[in-house]
Amino acid sequence: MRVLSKIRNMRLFVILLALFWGSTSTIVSAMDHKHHDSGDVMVEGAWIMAPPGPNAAGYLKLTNKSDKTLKLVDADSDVAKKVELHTHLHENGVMKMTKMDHVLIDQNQTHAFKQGSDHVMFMGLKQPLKPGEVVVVELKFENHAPVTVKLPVLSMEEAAKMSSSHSH
Ligand SMILES: [Cu+2]
Repeated sequence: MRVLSKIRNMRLFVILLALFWGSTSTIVSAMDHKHHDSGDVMVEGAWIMAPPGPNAAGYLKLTNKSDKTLKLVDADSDVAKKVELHTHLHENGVMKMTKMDHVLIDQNQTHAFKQGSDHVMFMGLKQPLKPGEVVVVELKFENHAPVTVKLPVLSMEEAAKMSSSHSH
């Protein structure tokens, strides 16, 4: 009987330990989340062009105000079947789009997704984007809470103006 009660105590101990671990990890993640509250990733100049086809490219500037190098790894949006981080590469004189695995943004640095360079690619739009609408995209980081960005949809004319005013 003594042995049995010992085993019971052990079980109770293990259960308590599990509960304790469970609660501390919850507290840690809640604190972690609070610490990284939205404010440390700044978003500027976000827009997307209403495309003639089923794919669209989104542009924005991300500034890392956090205390570490941020690793952007993915993006997601309800408006398209697939969203990818893309860049342009020059290969044998040909401009080619390729998927980026991730984007590193150093502390206090700004990463620009801009025309002819890195962009957020929306592939397989579920319905045509109309100027005046807003596309919501969630940027996912390996080491930061997701950041939600709103991209106003610009007409092709408006987009042309954006690129000329940014190319100097
Ligand atoms: Cu692309």
